[in-house]
Amino acid sequence: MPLRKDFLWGGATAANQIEGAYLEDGKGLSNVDVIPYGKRRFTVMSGHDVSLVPNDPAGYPSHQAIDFYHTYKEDIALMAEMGFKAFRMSIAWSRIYPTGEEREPNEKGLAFYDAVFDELLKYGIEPCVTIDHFDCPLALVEKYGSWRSREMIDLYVKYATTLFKRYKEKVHIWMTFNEINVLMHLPFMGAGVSFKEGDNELEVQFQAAHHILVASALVTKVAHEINPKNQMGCMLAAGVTYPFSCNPEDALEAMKRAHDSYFFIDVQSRGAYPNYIVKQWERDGIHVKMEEGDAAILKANTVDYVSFSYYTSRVAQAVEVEKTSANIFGTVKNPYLKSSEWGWQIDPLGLRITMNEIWDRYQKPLFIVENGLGAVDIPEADGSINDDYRIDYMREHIREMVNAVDLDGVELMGYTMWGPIDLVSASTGEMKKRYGFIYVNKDDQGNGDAARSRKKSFYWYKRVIASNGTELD
Ligand code: BGP
Repeated sequence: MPLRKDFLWGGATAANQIEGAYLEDGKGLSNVDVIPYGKRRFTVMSGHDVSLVPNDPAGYPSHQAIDFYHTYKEDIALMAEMGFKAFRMSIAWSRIYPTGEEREPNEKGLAFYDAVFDELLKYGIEPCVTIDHFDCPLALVEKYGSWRSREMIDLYVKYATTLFKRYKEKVHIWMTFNEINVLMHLPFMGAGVSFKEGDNELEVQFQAAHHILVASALVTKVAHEINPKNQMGCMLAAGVTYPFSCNPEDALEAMKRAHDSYFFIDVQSRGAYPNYIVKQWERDGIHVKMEEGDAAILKANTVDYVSFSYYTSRVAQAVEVEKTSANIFGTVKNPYLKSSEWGWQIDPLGLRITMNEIWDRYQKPLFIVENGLGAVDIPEADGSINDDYRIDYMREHIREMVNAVDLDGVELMGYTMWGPIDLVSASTGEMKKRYGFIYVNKDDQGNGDAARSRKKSFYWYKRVIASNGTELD
C-alpha cells in the first residue's frame, strides 16, 4: 500500500466560510466580515475601496455562511460517517480576541472550539488547525493597518499562545497562515491589508510579508516549547508554473513567477530570505524594515512540514497575453487542459509535478490541505445529487498524488480536500460554487433551509478512505 497507514484523509474548511454567527458570543468583526458579496467584492479583496463598516446592500457571505457554529455536531457526524481521519479547520481570531487587544481571551470563543475538537476526537478525527485563514480582527485593521504594522507580531503571538496552551491536549497539527502568498494578490482578503493614495503598494505588501513571516517563526518556537508534539506547518497556494513554450524567455518567466510564491516558503522552511528576492528588492527600490534579531528568529524556527493547496497549474509567457483565472492568480490559458465552470483549469498530473517540485526544494513532509472542484450541483427530482464530475476530478488528482508517493518517493502526511461540505466561496462569495460531498440547501441570496444531504461523491470518498487510496473507481 503506497500511502502510510496513518495517512490523514479528510477535508478542509475555514472559519469565515462555514461558521456564520459572526457576532455571536462576543465575537468581534474581522476583515472578512466587511468583504461584500457581488460587484465590489474583488476590489475590496484587493485592498481598494475598503469600507470598515458593513453596510453594502449586497450583503456579506461570512455573516451567516453555513451556520456551522450551530450545526457542527451534525456536520462532524457526517464526516465521521465518511471515515475522516483529519479535519482541517481554522479558528476565527476575533472569536478569541474580539479586537485583538484584550488582556484576557473571550471564554465563549475558546469554549466553542473546545466543543468542536471534543466532537472530532470522539470519532477519532484529528483536528488540523489553521491559526489564521484570511482572518484578522477588524479593530486591528482600523488601528494599525493590519500587517503593515509590526505591532501585529506580538498580538498574533499572544493569540496563538492562547491556543497552544488551551488546546495542548487536543491539537497537535497547526498551520500558521493560510495561503501565505495570497497577500501578494488579494492583500485585504489574505491579510487585512488595504491601500491609501500614494502608497508604494508592493513595498507595503513586502513589509507586511516580513511581519507575517517573523510572527510565523515566533509562534513556531512557542508551539514547540509548549508541546514538543506540536507539528508546525506553513501553507502555500501552490501549483507548478509551466513555461508556455520551450522558448527560454518563457522558461525564465516561469521561474520568476514561481519565485513570487516560493520566497515565502523558502523563508519558512529554509530560514532565510532567498537571494533572488533580496536582489529584486534592490532593483525595485523596495525597502523592507527589519529589526536586529529577525534573521536569527527566522533561521532558528523553521517549519516541520510544508502544506499547500493545489487546484490547478499555471502557465507563464514572456509576452503579455490574455489570462484566465486560477485560484486567485491570473494565468495564461493552457491549451492542453479543460477548465471548470469558473475557468480554473484541471490538471491532475500537475499535482504530481507540484508535489515533486516542493519535495525536491524542501525535503520536508508534505501535506495537501486543499484540492477540489467548485461546481454547480443540480439536485434530481428525488433530491439526490449525482456529481460524477466531482468524483472524476478527485479520482484523477488522488491517482496522481498516489503516483507521486509510490513512483517518485515523495513523503506525504495526508490529504484534506477542500470543502467536504458546501461552503461559501472565498473568491466569489457564492454558495453555488460547491465543493462538498455534503450538500447544503442554500443559495447565493441566502434562501433555503440549509439542510444537509449526501451527494454521490460522499459514498465514493468513503470507499477511497476505507481502502487507503487503493480503490478509486
Ligand atoms: C483557497 C482558499 C480557500 C478556498 C479555496 C477555494 O484559495 O484557501 O479559502 O475558498 O481556495 O476557492 P474558492 O472558494 O474561491 O472557490
